[in-house]
Amino acid sequence: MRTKLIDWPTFIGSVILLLAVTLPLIFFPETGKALVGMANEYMTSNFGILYLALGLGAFGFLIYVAFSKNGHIKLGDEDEEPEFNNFSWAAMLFAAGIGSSILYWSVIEWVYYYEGPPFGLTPESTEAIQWSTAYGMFHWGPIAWAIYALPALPIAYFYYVRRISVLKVSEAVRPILGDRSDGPLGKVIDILFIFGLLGGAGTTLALGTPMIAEGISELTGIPVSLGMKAVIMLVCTVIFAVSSYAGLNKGIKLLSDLNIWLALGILTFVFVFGPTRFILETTFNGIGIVMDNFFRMATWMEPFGDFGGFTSTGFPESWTVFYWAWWLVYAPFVGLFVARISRGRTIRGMIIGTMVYGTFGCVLFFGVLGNYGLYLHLSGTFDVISYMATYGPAPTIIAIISQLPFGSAVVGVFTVLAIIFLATTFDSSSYILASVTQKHVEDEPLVWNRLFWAFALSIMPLTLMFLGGLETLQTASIVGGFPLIFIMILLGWSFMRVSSSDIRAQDEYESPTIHIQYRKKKRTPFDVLKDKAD
Ligand code: NM2
Repeated sequence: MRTKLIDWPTFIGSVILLLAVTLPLIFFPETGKALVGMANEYMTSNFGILYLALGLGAFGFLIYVAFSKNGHIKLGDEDEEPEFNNFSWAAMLFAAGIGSSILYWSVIEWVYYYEGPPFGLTPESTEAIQWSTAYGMFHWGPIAWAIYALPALPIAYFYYVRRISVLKVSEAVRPILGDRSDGPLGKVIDILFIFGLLGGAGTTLALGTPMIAEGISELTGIPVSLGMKAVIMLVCTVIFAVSSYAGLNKGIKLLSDLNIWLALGILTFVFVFGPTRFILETTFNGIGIVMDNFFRMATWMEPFGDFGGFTSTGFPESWTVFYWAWWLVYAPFVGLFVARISRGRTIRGMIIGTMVYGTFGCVLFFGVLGNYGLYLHLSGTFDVISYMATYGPAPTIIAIISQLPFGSAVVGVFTVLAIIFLATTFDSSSYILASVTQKHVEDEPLVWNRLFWAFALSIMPLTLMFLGGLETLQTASIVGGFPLIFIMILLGWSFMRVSSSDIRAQDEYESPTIHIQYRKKKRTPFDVLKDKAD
C-alpha cells in the first residue's frame, strides 16, 4: 500500500469531522436534530439571499468568461484533440453531476408546486398548474449548471494549462491564498468540501434508495423493509466501488454511456407511448415561462414577509435556496470531475457544454416524466395527489411509471436506471474524494483510496438510515456547505487572475484558441505580483 502519496491532514481531518458530526447524531439523535434544524433555519432565512446572489452571479460570470478572451484558452496542447468525444463527455458530465434524484424529482416535483405554489398563488389553481410545469426546470436549469461549472475553470486551468498534477480545491485558489493553500486554511477548504459532498451524497442516497426499493417491491411483491433498503444500498455500493476501482476509462465511462442510453430509451418510450402532444406542449410552454420569468425566479425572496397583506410561504427557502445549496455542495466535486475529463477542450467549450448539455438533459427529464404524471392527474386517469397524500412520494413515483403500457417492464428498467444513476454519481465522487486526499495524482488516484471513499460514501448514510439521523446529516451538510459560497468566489477570482495574467504574458497567441505556453521557469506578471505580495 503506497501511503506516501496521501495527504494525511486532509484525509484524517475529513474522517474526524465526519465522525464528530455522525457520532453525536448516533448517540443523541433528538438533540442533534433540534440543533441542526435550528442552524438550518437560521441560515436559510438570514442568508438565503447569498445563495440566490451566488447563483445569479455564477451564471453571469460564466457567460462573461465564455465569450471573453479567457474563454478561448485551450486545456492542453495546441493541436490536442479532446480526450473524450462529445457524447461520452456529456454522458459522463450528466451521469456524474446528476444522480438518481433526477428520477425522483422529475416525476414528482410538480406535485409540490401544484399543492404549494410560488408567489402566493392558490394551490391547485390554473396558475399553480402552469408554474408547476416550469419551476422544476428552473431549479435544474442554467443557474444550477453554472454553479457546477464554475469550480471547473481554475481546476482545469491548473491541471491542463499549468500542468500541476494536483486535483484539489485548495490548489485552485492558490493564486489568491498563496502559500496559505498549503497551510491549515487550505486543508480546511478541502475538508469542508469533502464534508459537504458526503452529506450531499447522503441526501441522494436517502432519496434514491426508497424509490429503488419501491420499484423492486412492485416487481417482486416483497414488501419494502429497512433490511431490503440496506441490501439495495450495499449492492449499489458494490457496483460503484467496482466501477471506481476499474477507473475512468474502463469503469466510469462505460457505466455513464450505459446510463445515458437507458435514460434516453425510457424518455423516448414515455414520450411515444405517453401523451406525446401534451408532453411537447407543456414542456414548450414551461420553457417559455422560465425564460419569461428567469430573473424574477432567480431573485424572489419574499421580502415583505407577513406585512402589508403579504403572506410568506417559505417557498424560496425551502426550494430555491435549498436547491442552490444542494448544487453547491456537489459543485467542487463536479468541477474537479469536469476538469479531469475536459482535456483538449477550450474553457469556453467546457462552460457552454456544461450549461447547455446539463440543462438540456434536465429539461428532457422534467418535460417528459413530470408532464406525464401531470397528464395522468389532470386527465383523471390516475389521481396522483390523493395517492401521494396516502402513500408518500416514493410509492407514487413507481405508481406513475407503472401506468405506462408494459408497466412492469418499464418499472424494471426505471429501477435499474435509478441504480445506475446512483452508481455513476458515486463512482465519480469516490474517484474525486480519493484525488483530493492525495498530495498529487499521477494518472489515477490510488486504488485503495478510491475504495475507501466508495465505502465511506455509503456506510455512513447507511448507519444513519438505521438510526434515523440521515435527515439531520443532510441538513448538517447543507449548513456545513455554507462556506463554499465564499470558496466559489475565490475560485472564480483565482481563475480570472491567473488566466488573465498568463494571457498578458503571452507574446503572441493565435485566435480563435489561445494556447498558453506555460513554462514553470518563465516569470509571468503573476509571479511578480506574488513576490510583491510575499
Ligand atoms: N443535485 C443535482 O442525486 C443527485 O442527483 C445528485 C443533486 C445537486 C440536485 C445531485
